[in-house]
Amino acid sequence: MITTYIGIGSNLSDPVKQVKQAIAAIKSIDKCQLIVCSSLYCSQPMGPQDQPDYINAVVALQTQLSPLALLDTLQLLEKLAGRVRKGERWGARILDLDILLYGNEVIKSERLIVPHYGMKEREFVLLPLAEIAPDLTLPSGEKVQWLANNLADKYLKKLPTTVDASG
Ligand code: ROI
Repeated sequence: MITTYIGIGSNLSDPVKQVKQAIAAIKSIDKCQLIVCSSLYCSQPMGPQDQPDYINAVVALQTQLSPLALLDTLQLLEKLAGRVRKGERWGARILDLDILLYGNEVIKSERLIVPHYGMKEREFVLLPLAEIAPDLTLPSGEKVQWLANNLADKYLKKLPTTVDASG
């Protein structure tokens, strides 16, 4: 079993509902077990500002799936949620599921780069990740908590809503 961390984001079609449904869908993936999920956070869009705010969360998952099999499954869940890839960079999306970390592995293939290339600069990834895994260290040796503490911009609003990781 490998522990993997998945970043979840949505800013269309009732994003809170999208993120909660995504967590429920992730729970039901074969050969995977949801360990813990972060709070939900509201964040201003990174990239073009003419789009709604995002809801973000991070979950920890134990998996027996290979990185690419997990990627296939997450992309299927994005599609089932109604995501259409328009080729427009950094535009609004119904659901984004990113493999942030896969054990301590460094993966650089055509389809998948792990650790996720933007995670060290993104407060909407690092703060939820630090909430559920403060002691986690990246393959580079950097501590998640340290990276989170050193973010320049911490505009992020934790929502009072709770998500149950069990069941
Ligand atoms: N901005 C925020 N705040 N949250 C996201 O999940 C997110 N995802 C993206 C881009 C468009 C880069 N901006 C984002 O893919």
